[in-house]
Amino acid sequence: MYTLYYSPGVCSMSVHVALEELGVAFEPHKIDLAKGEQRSLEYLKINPRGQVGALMTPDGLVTENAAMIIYLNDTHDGHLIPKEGYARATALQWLMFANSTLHPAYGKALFCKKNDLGDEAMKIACDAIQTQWGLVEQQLDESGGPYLCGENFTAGDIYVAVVANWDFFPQKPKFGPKTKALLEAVTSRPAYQRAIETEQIEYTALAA
Ligand SMILES: N[C@@H](CCC(=O)N[C@@H](CS)C(=O)NCC(=O)O)C(=O)O
Repeated sequence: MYTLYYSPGVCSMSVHVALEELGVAFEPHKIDLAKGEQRSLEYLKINPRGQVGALMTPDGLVTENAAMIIYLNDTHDGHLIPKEGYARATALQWLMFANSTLHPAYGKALFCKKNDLGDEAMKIACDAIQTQWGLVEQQLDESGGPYLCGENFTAGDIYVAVVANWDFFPQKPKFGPKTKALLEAVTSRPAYQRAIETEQIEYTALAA
């Protein structure tokens, strides 16, 4: 049995959706970031970095969302990352893009907000986020869509859809038509809908 330490709607939701996609039983354990539960002594024993997600597995603890998703997919012979070759490399590339490029772009905007760095710094951070969404649209053009890796739905699509719903900044990102279609395709999947229900969030990225 797995336990997923998560907070509603944040990056750990990508692991949550992956668990649902793979049909793996798990216990969701909510960590309230607003209350600072990620910095409690109890949680720091699980993830000393004081962040979600974290996954307790029968083999031991795994942290870092991308690592959890790869571990789950490999362990359960999943459909979210191909087993080998170039198809695996490109699926991992887009998962890593979401986790290590797109997500940190939002982290910079959050840093500006938390530290009250002013409108100019925030605009630079939001422009950088928009640049990443431009790259997503470009990739969907090049892959032929509907997913980042063309016809194959992979883990990166899930992570990108989770990040797309982060709208806590004044300058909302504009999604291109292919990106909107990707978000629609990913979030309408039953696994994504179950995660939305469990985490009790609203998916508003496509509302505008
Ligand atoms: N690289 C880390 C990033 C984790 C991360 O940034 N988690 C955020 C939520 S999206 C968090 O827990 N923030 C709470 C905090 O830093 O206090 C991973 O993939 O697990």
